[in-house]
Order: sequence, then structure tokens, then C-alpha cells
Amino acid sequence: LALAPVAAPPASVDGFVREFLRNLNFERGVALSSSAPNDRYMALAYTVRDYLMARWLEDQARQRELQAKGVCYLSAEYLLGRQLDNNLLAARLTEVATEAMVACGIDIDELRQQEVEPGLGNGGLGRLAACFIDSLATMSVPSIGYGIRYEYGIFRQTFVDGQQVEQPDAWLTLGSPWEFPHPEAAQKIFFGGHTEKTTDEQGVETTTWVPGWHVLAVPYNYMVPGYHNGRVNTLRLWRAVASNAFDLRIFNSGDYEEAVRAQTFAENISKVLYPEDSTPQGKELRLQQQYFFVAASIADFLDHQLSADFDLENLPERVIFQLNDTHPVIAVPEFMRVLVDERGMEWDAAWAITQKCFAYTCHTLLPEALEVWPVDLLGRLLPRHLEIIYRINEEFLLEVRERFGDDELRIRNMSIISENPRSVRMAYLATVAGAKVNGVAELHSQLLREKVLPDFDEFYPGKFTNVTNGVTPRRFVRLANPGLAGLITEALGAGWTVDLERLRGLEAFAEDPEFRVKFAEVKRANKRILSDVLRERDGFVLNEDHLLDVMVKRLHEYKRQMLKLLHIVTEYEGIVSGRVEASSVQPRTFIFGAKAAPGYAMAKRIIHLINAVGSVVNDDPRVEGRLKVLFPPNYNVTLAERVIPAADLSEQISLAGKEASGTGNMKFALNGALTIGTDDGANVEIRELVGDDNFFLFGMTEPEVEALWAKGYKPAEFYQADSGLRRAIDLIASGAFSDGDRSVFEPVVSNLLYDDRFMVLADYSSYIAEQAKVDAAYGDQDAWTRASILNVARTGFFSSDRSIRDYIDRIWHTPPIL
Ligand code: 26Q
Repeated sequence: LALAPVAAPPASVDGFVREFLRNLNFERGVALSSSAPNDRYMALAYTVRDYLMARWLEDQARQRELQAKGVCYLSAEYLLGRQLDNNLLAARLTEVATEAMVACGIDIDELRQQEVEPGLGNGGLGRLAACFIDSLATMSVPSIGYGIRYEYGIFRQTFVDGQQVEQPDAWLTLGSPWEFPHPEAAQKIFFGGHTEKTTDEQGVETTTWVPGWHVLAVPYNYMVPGYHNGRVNTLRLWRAVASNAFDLRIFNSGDYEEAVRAQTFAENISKVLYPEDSTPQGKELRLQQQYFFVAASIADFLDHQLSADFDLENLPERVIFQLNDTHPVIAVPEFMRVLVDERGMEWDAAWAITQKCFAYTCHTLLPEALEVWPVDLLGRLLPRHLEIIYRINEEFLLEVRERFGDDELRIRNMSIISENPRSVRMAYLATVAGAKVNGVAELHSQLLREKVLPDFDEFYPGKFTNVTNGVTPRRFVRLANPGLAGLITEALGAGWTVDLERLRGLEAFAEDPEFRVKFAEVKRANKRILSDVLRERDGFVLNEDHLLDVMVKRLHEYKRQMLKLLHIVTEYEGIVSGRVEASSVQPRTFIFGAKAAPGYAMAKRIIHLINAVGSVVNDDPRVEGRLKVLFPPNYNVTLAERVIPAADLSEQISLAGKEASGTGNMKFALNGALTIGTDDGANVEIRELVGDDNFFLFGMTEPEVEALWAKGYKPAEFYQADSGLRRAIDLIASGAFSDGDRSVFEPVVSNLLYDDRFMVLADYSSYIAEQAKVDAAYGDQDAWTRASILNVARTGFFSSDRSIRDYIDRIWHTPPIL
């Protein structure tokens, strides 16, 4: 009788209240009358879990029973955002929970605010992984997400005198109700030591790795509920814990302090997310993190997801490991090591399987962002893996010679090992090992083949493909923009949330004046909500009549926040010099959101400058309040969900050929913002879809960028040639934004004038001209609204459900399960 499967509590307000109070009393150990908001939030979260639990247990059992082909998504980052609303929505519990809280005299909004979002990622790549696991669950694709449970996620950004100061993100301190730790299922992960070769009687050589130390990888499971389909997938994040065996030796020697130090050392591995999202520094701890989570994930899959009698030869019919950038690529030699050293497979057989079981997604075009690991470091930490990489490379280069002859230059260029200093090129290793290699937008995939990996494209015909990124409409439309979601459902019915191409149906409504009025009202209401959030959060005042111009993304020179700033300074300078009548300026509020990597000095200076320009412009009476610059600190998923639905204008202004895709651009368009953007990343596809009339295009194309570089780019020439540009830069240089101190922003100014790697000055005049068109267009509110509706109607393509369908068709071949 004890074997009855778990059942969900009754999905009624009564049932919900009872389950909630049970959780409050029995799990939190408090009475409602004496509970703190955090107790109530935790009890609410536990209650939502309870409703999902039966499905989760079923789906885990089913995945093991069916032994269908599934995806292991390997990602060092998952930028999840808050979980409560997402899980309520997926489980169709939003209304019941809201009413249940009312019945208990609780403000559910107050509980929502209790949740600290798990910021286990830097930006686009981590958020993409979060959107993908949402789509995988919603589309019933057998899959597990694997990653790292960082104790500290992306830092919390504060401003002190306009400068970024980082605070640790202690997201776990008040408890984390969404995770299920399983210390009993820990995996041992080995590091260091050396290898030994032995030859048996038959002369067969085997290698054994004699590691120097190990840590435990403890899995923490998270529910990933599909939207309204009763599925619950798993996200498994690993935490590093010191193993007793490791400490005992030292304990026995009586050195207590040393034992504790050793424990701290081991547990450092999952302590903190590296806050860099380019120019990786080659830090040993980072490599430890990477190996730690992929070794644990591969072992987990082989030990726990396969039936006991599974024949490893059949692995390619059972699993595909998707490598989210190069961060998990050390999985390739690890997989070979397990197959060959531990499972006794022949090298060639193991390699053939490996080449079918991995696929690699590249997310960059910047050469400095391509990960390389110095051979000495890798050899010290993972000596057996280095040997395996050498052998993979040897055999690969032999094949290259067979195909292209002894073309030494080509061979040097294609080698997985580069010289001076000797290092492993992880992108090359991933390309050689992967069944497929994909870029993340059409233009990016094309440039990847033509500029970054042309020799590999020639060598492996058919290996390269594209999967344009997408975003989940559940979080970024349904949850973030309930007003718009309601309007869409009213117009088109409910199916669009899982079939976003249906938004096409809105095209007809763009011609309906009544619909346009309602649509404009939604935008206005979203500005009002944002205004409340910013007042509460930062003490800002947002004028809801302004054109809301938004640039939110990591701070990077290639993304060109400086170009946005030069536009603002140009507008300001026009007014204060008296050349432009303030009253003739289209009122605009500029919102920035951006974190800089803590070690990226130029990015931090630009943040300082944005804040400095903001405080001068905002307080200058001559501006008559018509220009405002707001820079709320600590832009994250939670704030994105408020900012994006309120935006009129989306700034996507990277130098052509530098932004792999962008995903913020998609979120804005889907929420009805018009884009001002370059021909870069997925902007190209957005513009193709929405049409030239509904997109503000400016700047050089990628070939024009190339041509200008080739001929020799001299930014000072652009400075000399454009008086508006000259006045803007001179104003910054004069100390107008630094109390007359010319030295503060001098590095920014000279960087622009004498280096300007990302050609801000070359695109300035075309940007300013296009911004004038924006102002003019905004003058006709009804026409703007029409264009805005067409942006929503025509961007259904950017659902992450479509991205996942493309991955299934082009790469994974993992049909959904019934
Ligand atoms: C690597 C090694 C060591 C330390 C850090 C890193 C590291 C961490 C994160 C390197 C890169 C990242 C993140 C990159 C990223 O977010 N790229 C973005 O990916 C998006 C999703 O595909 C694209 O839309 C963006 O264009 C791309 O910039």
C-alpha cells in the first residue's frame, strides 16, 4: 500500500491553500501569523513544486524506460531568471495561487519580490541556454541540461560616484526552494597526477591515469516544466564538495588547519561564476570548473541514464552532447578517456562514436574570445587528457596531409595545438570532434565558415550549419508582457504561445485603428509599470510621454555603447550651444543597462562616462527635461522583463561582423519596439522579416568594414570631417562631464581618436542621420504603433521553439516523445 505513486494536490483554491499551509507549518516550521515574507515565499515555492512533482518523477522514469535518443546540453552558464512565475505559468497555477494567497490574506506580489534570481550566467549565452531548456521541455524532447551550481552568480553591480563597484551575489543565503540536492549521488572527479604505460603479454599497451587529487561533484536537480504539456525535464547543476577521503590523510597527520584549507581549495571549484564574457584569461580554476562539470555530467549520463545492458557501440543512437561554446569542450577527451581507458574500447571505435555524439555551437567572431589552454597548464591538471588531445591532433593532421599534401602552412594553421606559447585551441578541437558545428545567426554562420574556420569548412563538407538563436515566448512575452499577451490572445486565440508564427495573424490588425489604440495603451501601461519599478528600485523618475530609447546588454567596445553616448552628447551639445531650440527636440529617455567585466578597464570607464553624462544632462535646466539618461544598476533578467515591454526603440548598434547574433534584439522586436541597428548578427534576419520600413538601418556592412580596415582606418579623419562629431568629442574632452577635469575621460577620447577598433567614428554620421528619422517617425504616433504591431506580427520566427526544431532537424535528430 505504500507503493502508490505520488499525486498532485487538488488544483483548486482550497487544495492550494491547504498545501501551502502544510508547507508553511511542516517545512518552514512557522505559523502563518508569525511567518516572515521569506517563509511565505518558500512555502509558496514548495507548493508549486508539489504540483509538479508527480509529473517530474514520471518523466524521469519514462526517459530511462524509453531509452529514446536525447540531448545532453552542456553549458557552463544558465541565466535562469526568477522561477516562481515561470513555474506557476507552466503548471497553469497562476490564478489558483493568486486566489489562494488572497484567501490567506497574503499579497502574492510581495512574495514574488522575495525571490533572488539565480544569475548563473553572464549574458546572451547563459540566457540562451535557459530559453533552450524551456523549449526542450515544452516540445517534449528527451533532454537534460548540465551545468555548474555556482555559489555566487554574476556579481551585483552598484555605482559609487558613477563608477561600477561589484558586490558578491549571495543568491543562496535565504534558501533555494527550487533545487533538490543529492549528496548520495555524488561523482568523484579526479585531477592532476601522472600517467603510466603498461604492456601486457600480448604486447597491448594500456595507459592508466594516476590522479593526484579529487573532489566530489554533488548534483542539484531543478525542475524544468514544459508549458501546459504536463512535462517536467531536469536541469542538473553540479556543486564541488571536498571528499572525506581527500581530507583524512591530512587529518591523520594532525594538521587541522591544512585539512580545512584543502577542503576550501576543493570547494572553490564551484564557488563563483567568472564574470568575463570574452578575452578569457586562461585561469587554472576556470579549467577546473570546466572539467569538473563535464566529467560529472558524462559519468552521470553513462551510469544513470543508460540501461544496465546498454551496448556503448550504440551511443550515437542514444545521445548527443551539445557543447555550448568551447567551455565544455574538455568533454571530448574525457569521453575518449572513459571509452578507451575505463571501458576498454579500441581507440578507433571510440573516436568514431565520439565524432557522432558531440556537436558544437560557436557564439563569437572575436579572435580574442576564442579559448586556448596552455599545454603546460592542461598537462598539469589533466595529463591523460593532454595525451589524448595530442593523439587526436596527430591523426587529424595525418588526414589533412592525405587530403591536401604536405602543405605545412595549412597544417600549422589547422593544428589543434598552436605554438608560442604551446596551447590547445578548443574551438578547433570541438570542430574536429563534432558531428556538426553551428553559428547562431545566418551572417555569423557564414562568417564562421568564411573567416574563422575556412580550412575546416573545406575539409569537412557539410559539417557547418546555422541555427539562428531564439527566445522563449513564455518568459519574454507571456510573463513579461501580460498586457500584450492578453491583446494577442483576444485577437488570435490562445495557441500562439507554443506556435509563435501565428503572430502573423496580427498583420491584419495593424490596419485596425481600434486595435492600434489598444496596442498603444498596452505600451503606455508598460511604461507606467517600469516607471513604478524604477522609482521603487532606484529612485528614478520616468516620464511616460518620452520616446523610450533602450540599450541593455553587456558593456563591450564592440557593442558600441560609446556610439549611443555620442548621440546623446550631440543632442545635448546642440541645445546648450543654442544651435537647437530645446522646445524643438523630441523628448527622449535613454535607458542603459550594462555590466562590465571587473577587469575590463575601458568598459568601466565607459560606464563612468554614461553616468557622468547622465547627471549633467538630467540636471541642466536648458534641456527643459526633454532629454533624460537613466542607468539603473545591476541589469539582470528580472529588470529585463520590465524594461523590454516598455521600450519604443531598441538599440542594436554593434559594428557589423562582431555580434554573433544578439538575443535582446529579438526580445525587443517581439514586444513591439522598433530597432535601430546595423547589419549585424540576427539584426539582418529581423530586418528581412519586419521589412525596411519598420526598421532603422544604419552603418557600414561587414564587407565595407573589411574594406575600410584594409585601406587603413584613421578615426581622426572622421573627427576632422564632421563638425557635429567634433563638438561632441570636444565636449567630453573639455571636462564638461567631469567637473572640468580633462584627465578623467581622456583615455576614452584618445581611444576613439587614435585607435577605435570598432569604428565608432566611421558610423557616427549615419547613426545620427538615422536617429533623426526616428524622431520624425515618432512624431506620427499612429504610424509608429502600426510599425510596432508589424514588428510583433513578423518576428514569431525568433521563438526558441523554432531554434530547437532547427537543432533537431539539422543536428540532433531527436524526435519529441509522445
Ligand atoms: C570563457 C573562458 C573563461 C572565462 C569566461 C569565458 C566566457 C564566458 C561567457 C566567454 C564567453 C561567454 C559568453 C559569451 C556570450 O554570451 N556570447 C553571446 O552569445 C549569444 C547567444 O548565442 C549571442 O547572441 C551573442 O551575440 C554573443 O555575444
